[in-house]
Amino acid sequence: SSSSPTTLPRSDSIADKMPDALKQSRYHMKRCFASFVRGGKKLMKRENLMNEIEKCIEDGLDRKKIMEGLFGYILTCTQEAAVVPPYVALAARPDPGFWEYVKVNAGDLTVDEITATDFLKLKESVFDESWAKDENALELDFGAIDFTTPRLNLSSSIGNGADYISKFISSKLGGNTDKLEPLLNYLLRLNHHGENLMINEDINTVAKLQKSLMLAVNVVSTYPKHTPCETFAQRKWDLRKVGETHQRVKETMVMLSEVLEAPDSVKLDLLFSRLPTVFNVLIFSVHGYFGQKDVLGLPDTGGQVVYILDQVRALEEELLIRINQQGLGFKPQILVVTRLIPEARGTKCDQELEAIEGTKHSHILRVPFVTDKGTLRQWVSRFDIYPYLERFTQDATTKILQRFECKPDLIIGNYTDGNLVASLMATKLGVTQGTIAHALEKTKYEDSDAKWKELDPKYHFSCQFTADLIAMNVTDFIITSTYQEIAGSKERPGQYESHTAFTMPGLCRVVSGIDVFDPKFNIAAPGRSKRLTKFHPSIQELLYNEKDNQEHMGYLAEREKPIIFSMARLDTVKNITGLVEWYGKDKRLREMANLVVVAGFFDMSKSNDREEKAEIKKMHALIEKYRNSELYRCIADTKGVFVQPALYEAFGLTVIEAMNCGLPTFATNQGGPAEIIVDGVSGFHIDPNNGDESVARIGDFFSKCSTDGLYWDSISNAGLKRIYECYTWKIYAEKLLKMGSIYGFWRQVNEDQKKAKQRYIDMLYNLQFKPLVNQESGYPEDKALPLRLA
Ligand code: UDP
Ligand code: LCN
Repeated sequence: SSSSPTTLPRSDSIADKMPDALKQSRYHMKRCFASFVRGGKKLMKRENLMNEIEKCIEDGLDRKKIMEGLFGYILTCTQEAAVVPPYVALAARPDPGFWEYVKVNAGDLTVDEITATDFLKLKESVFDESWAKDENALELDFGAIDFTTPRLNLSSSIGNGADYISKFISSKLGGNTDKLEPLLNYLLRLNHHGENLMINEDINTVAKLQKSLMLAVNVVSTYPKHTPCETFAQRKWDLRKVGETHQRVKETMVMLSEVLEAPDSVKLDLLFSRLPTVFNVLIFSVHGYFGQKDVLGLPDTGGQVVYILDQVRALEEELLIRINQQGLGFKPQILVVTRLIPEARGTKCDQELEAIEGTKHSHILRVPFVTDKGTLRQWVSRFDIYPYLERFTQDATTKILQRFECKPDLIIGNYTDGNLVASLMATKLGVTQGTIAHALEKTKYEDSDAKWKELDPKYHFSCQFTADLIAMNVTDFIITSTYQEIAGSKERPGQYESHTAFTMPGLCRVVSGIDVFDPKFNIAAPGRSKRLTKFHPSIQELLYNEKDNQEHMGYLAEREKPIIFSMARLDTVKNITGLVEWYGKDKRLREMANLVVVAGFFDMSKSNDREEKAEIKKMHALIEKYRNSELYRCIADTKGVFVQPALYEAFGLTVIEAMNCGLPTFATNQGGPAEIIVDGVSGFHIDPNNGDESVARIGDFFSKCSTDGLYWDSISNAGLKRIYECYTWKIYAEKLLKMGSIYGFWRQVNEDQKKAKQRYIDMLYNLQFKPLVNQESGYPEDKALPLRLA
């Protein structure tokens, strides 16, 4: 709330502040806590607490007394409260990533600071008393086995892991020559198809390396700078050339010499941006449909596919530039590995290999799901996919090794299933790994952890959250699109942060699942797509044709009105129906603007008519080929807006797409869009849970546009500026490659710690994850088990 005194000094813990809070407003606190415990055991969220406070105020308590003192501060930090009369246990979050737990006795107002474990136990007793009391209940504590990994301290450093790691490494390397040995070993191991890339085995001491570098720099300096450096290897020197020209070779050698002399993170970063570390990349995106045509809008197929295809293009481009500068002439190979779906519904998802458009060497490789009964022919939901993943990993490994004829240099997972497969394979092959969540389902559904039993038949969250934990802890680095994805905002915990301490009563109590201060977290936002077009007539037809058909329902009678546009898969959290309702109910908005909604696609399987099918396909092609940009532009031509009303959005590519076409955008304040848009400057935030307020904001915008002829353009331009400055794939690719090499080195430096943790994780995989997956009861026969087998 705006009245919260956020400037209070934070030196004391919440528990320390309590006595002063009591001095300030004992009577008020007593009444509030009494009302919290009324009605018995329950879990209260911040909204519930606030509602209760409002009631107390109606009953005569003074708002100022409650909200403006220390008590008010504590309340505004509180994320949830487990009420187990006479106790109220508060989980307070004074800053992103910082949690404190206190237990208040509502009767006498005594306060105790408690641990996360104790808080979780109290929370559990709301859901499952006997589990909460079980002294031997399984606790997962990844923190306890992480004894050497350095940790960040400041909320503001979260998400800059790679920078921190290079600082940490350089301080570890400094001091004396012995400490440089890990770097020497790393350089010795750099190879491609078994051929050493940097130095030969004969250079087995740092002193020898330093000496060779000195001699070589002297020789290279005698050649003209810009001439190609070809003769280097043939001199039978122990140093390999890394650089296309003499100049480049010399620079790299000087960089290396300087790092050896006195390592610092700036020099180390520069050096690592030159080292030949990454040529073959594997990207896992397991669940289908993954393709380049006719797939968007199919169930579970949304932004992830768009993201990966753009990512591959950017990554290949960057790899080509680097390999060229390194003078190595290798072909980079990027493989996106997904499942092959025999019943492909007119898509190419039944083809094993498909070249990726806009790249020279990159492909999609599809590997089928196989069980004892044969090949799984049909699509399965991402929620039902777990039983197939282990076998898939094995089959994919064989195929990939055949294709690459060597190990990949980097493995990147996408979404829970891809991240798990990536973790299994990277561990097996000893390869550097990165993961990308796209969306962690845990934060999308309220109390999905505490209520896992109820939700498991439909969602299998027991498997999903276990798989997520495994992948987060195995992976060398984690790529996120925004800060909020990791550590949220002042008000709301991040998606990863919600995995710090949580509980699934009856299964396990996670007392330390992931640490958002772990330097493995990195923010690298996706960029905007390069898209172009000439499709006006079809879009005009789509918007203004009076006849309903498979493509559209309704038409826009009043063409002069601006359009409010929205587009998303028909997923409950996307809240498209909410938007339609807001619009339907609001007369002012209906008078001011038209509404156009593209909500997923029409189910092709429902249409048996060949012509209809062709129409649907045409529509798919139209929207996909041009990735909707022309549609966004047509809306912009009407001086319209884009609205993204999701109840929760992990990142939100449609927001980027709309802004990139100059459409003023109103997007949910729950999740990524809140960070993409600077509210009131480059667009607007709306509260999906407050339709009236959201509709009023949109309405006010149109009003202002009608009186101020420049307003629409000012927001449009600021949106474009924001996208150009912050969302480019070039920056993304550079960051990704930096992570690939620096964490590759770090995993060697940190090898012992990594091994110890891996043992713990192996146990979790075998003793927890696999039995969960094998419980057939959890997988309703009509859903996950193969219906028709080949
Ligand atoms: N999309 C589409 N047709 C639809 C719905 C979505 O082409 O009916 C595209 C949209 O343009 C965007 C992506 O799918 O590129 C959706 O990504 P976003 O990050 O917004 O959401 P997700 O579906 O991944 O949750
Ligand atoms: C999945 C989502 O739900 C979206 O919020 C993201 O934009 C998309 O993946 C790409 O990362």
